Amino acid sequence: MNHQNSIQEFERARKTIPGGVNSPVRAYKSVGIPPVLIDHAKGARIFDIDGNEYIDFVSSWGPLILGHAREEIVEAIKKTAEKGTSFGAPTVIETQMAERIIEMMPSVESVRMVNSGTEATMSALRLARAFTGRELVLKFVGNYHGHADSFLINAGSGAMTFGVPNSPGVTKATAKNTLAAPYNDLQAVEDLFAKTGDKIAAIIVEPVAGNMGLVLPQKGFLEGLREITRKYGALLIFDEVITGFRLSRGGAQALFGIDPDLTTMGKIIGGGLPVGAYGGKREIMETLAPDGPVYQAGTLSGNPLAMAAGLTALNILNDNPQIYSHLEQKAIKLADGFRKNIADTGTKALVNQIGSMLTLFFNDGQQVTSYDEAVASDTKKFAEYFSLSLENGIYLAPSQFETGFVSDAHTDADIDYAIKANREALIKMKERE
Ligand code: KE4
Repeated sequence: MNHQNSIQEFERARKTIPGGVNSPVRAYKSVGIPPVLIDHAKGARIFDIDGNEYIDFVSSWGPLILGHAREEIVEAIKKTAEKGTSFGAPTVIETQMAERIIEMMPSVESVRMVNSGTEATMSALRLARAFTGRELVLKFVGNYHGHADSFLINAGSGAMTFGVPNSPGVTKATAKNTLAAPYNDLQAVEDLFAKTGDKIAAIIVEPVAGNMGLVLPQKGFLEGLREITRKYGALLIFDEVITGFRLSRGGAQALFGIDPDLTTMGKIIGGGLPVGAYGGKREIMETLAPDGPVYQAGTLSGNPLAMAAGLTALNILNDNPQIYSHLEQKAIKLADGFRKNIADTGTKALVNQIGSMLTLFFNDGQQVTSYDEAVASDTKKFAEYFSLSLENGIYLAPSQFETGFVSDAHTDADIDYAIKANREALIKMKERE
């Protein structure tokens, strides 16, 4: 494939945009080749500025569960834009959006719209601290909740596992209020709460982890978090920015039957436009300004254009629940096809899959159920696989530690082609060994 225009345009971008990108992962640093710049996309297809065509398994990192440029969503955006895009005033469509989210997301009784997942999680944390009067928050190593300071924290050393900043600019003062525990390690959570449970405002967790590659909650893990938080009077925050409306019409909480106190949302609820949201039990949400004292605000929060796109997407998902079983069938077929190729080629790799989410780990372990197991994967091998896939017309997330997505627009033929391309890549990699 020719990537001349992408190479030139990326060099040009680097002159005026930090790293040439508006979000770091897009720079392809961990796969060691220049990124392709995208011209347009439709359905499951994405096209770069050199005219190369790919089957897209990134879906803009999750929002495009219905595929790119879905007619109903484009139509809704066009019609809304003609009436004005933002007023900074209440509109009926915001109420319709809140009612739709509440109807689909079991634990949510009241919801506030914001403009990104980061805004949703940082606001939910402030709300949890205000509601409980406590300062500490417990997150899990390998979970990503956006780039607010309180979440850019790695597990510290030492018994208390106090956080340490994982980015310059995050202060020690902030980090000391964030505890970090290994994902799927309920005993570690129990131990932390036994020591300091009366100071912990909340646990925030990705109910299915999508940011260390796909890692599933082990049996009893989520239930255990719910029990521990109830026992110590802390709130349970489900970060469903990825899983919300993806794993089922009620997200992971409906799939696993857990009742969190707060839920953060994003991606799919924007229909491809910038939207985030946080919601939960009414008595907690009512402490938010203007009725309550907890301040949070946003110029473009709930703007009609983004609401029109997001509400159209949610309405399609709500009215066609069979989409979820179709998504899962396609993802299972893809995962099983990869597993057969891995076995046939003797490749040290394994696949985690749930619903329409999957990750192929270049990992010689029996399983990847934790951050430590995930980071033991061979990122060089992944980078080689990524490049071979790209040249074969398969557009993957440019990192071993991300999740792939199947959309409603992927056909069986797309899945068959992706399995074939996977096999060719693994064979080529074997030949090079
Ligand atoms: P945004 O601020 O990027 O809208 O959402 C932050 C966020 C919060 N919670 C979870 C579970 C998330 O996965 C994210 C963002 N996801 C990443 C990719 N896994 C976005 C891609 C990027 O950073 O460019």
